[in-house]
This record gives sequence, C-alpha cells and structure tokens, in this order.
Amino acid sequence: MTKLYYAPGACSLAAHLVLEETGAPYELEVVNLRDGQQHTAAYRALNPKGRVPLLEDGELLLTEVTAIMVYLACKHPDAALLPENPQTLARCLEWCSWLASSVHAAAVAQIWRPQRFADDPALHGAISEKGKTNLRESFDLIEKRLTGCHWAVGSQYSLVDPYLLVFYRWGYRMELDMRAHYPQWTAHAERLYSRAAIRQALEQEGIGIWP
Ligand SMILES: N[C@@H](CCC(=O)N[C@@H](CS)C(=O)NCC(=O)O)C(=O)O
Repeated sequence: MTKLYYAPGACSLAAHLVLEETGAPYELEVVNLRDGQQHTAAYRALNPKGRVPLLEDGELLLTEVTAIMVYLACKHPDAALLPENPQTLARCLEWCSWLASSVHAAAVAQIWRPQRFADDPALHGAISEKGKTNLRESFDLIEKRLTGCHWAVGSQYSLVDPYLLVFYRWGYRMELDMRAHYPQWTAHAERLYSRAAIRQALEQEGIGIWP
C-alpha cells in the first residue's frame, strides 16, 4: 500500500493532491509538525531530513515534493499528470524546480523560518522582510506566467497545477490579498477547486483554499 506522511496545508499537500488525482488507493499518516513529530527517532528513521512529505511505497521511501509527484505521475500514466512532449515535460520540471528552491526553500523559509539563515535573532526580522520582497517578486512572476493559460504549462493539466495551489494558500496565510493582487492565479485556483480530486484531498486535510 502507498502511504503519504503529511501535515495539513504543508508542501506535502501537492503530493496528496497528485495522489488523489491518480485514483489509486493510498493511506495517509499525519505528522504533527507543531509538536515536533518530524524530529522523533521513529520518524527520522524513515526520513532523516525530518520533513514532510514522505512517501512509502513498498520498499521505497521517497522524499521531496517534486520527486514524489514525478514518481506518482510515472507510476500512473493513465492520470496524464506529466506531459510526454519533451518541451512541455521540461517546462513542468522547470516550474517544480523553481517552486521548490527559489520560492519555497528561499523566500518562504526566509519569512517563516529565518533562524535557518542566521543564528542571531537580531537578524531574523530583516531576513523575513527580505523574504517578503522575494516572495512578492516570485508571486508576480507566477501571475504573469499564468496570464492567458488555462493550466501552468498551457492547455494540459499537470502536476505543476496542484503544486501551485500550496503557494496560493500560503499567500493567504501570509496575509496577502490573493484575490486582489493575483486575479489570474485566483482563476487558476478556482479551476483547480472545480476538480473533484482536489476538493476531496483538501477535505481529507480539513482545509480549504480561501480563508
Ligand atoms: N525540499 C523539501 C522541503 C520539505 C519541507 O520543508 N517541508 C516542511 C513543510 S512545508 C517541513 O516538513 N517542515 C518541518 C520543519 O522544518 O521542521 C520538499 O520539497 O519536499
């Protein structure tokens, strides 16, 4: 059985949305990040990185949102979540690499986890502020790239689309007025919400898209 270790609304949501899109059976196991469950010996034995998501599939233990989504898409080709055309496939990976690195590991972490960038608490405020600027630049680019597109890589739905929803929700958690600032991205989120698989996974996590 395939099992996803996740935290509600965390980046693991992208893997969960993709799992639900495949239509295959799976189990969920919540990891309570607030209580530090990701740092317990039991969890670190499975994932030494101490983060979610973690996918367990038979003998396979897999971390990193992009790797998990690509694995699931390849395992369930009928779900058509990864384009076959080399250029579109590369465009998908371009999106995922950028979201995981520049947007998540840099800008979002600067805002929510400034202690990763400097030990001195006096510097944390400035790091978070810079993160907000970096995030707005990234979000502006997302808005621009979604303009005139039904989905992130054009007309074909792909694993990039659910991944974008993670950041859209985080925008609200950072008190950005996503509807006002990002109308194209909001329309994209609404299109996602019209998909039964997306609503089902959100419901399982006990979360919505909008506050
Ligand atoms: N590069 C990883 C990032 C994973 C990550 O940072 N996950 C966060 C949740 S969004 C986490 O587990 N944080 C717990 C912690 O930092 O203690 C990926 O893309 O999967």
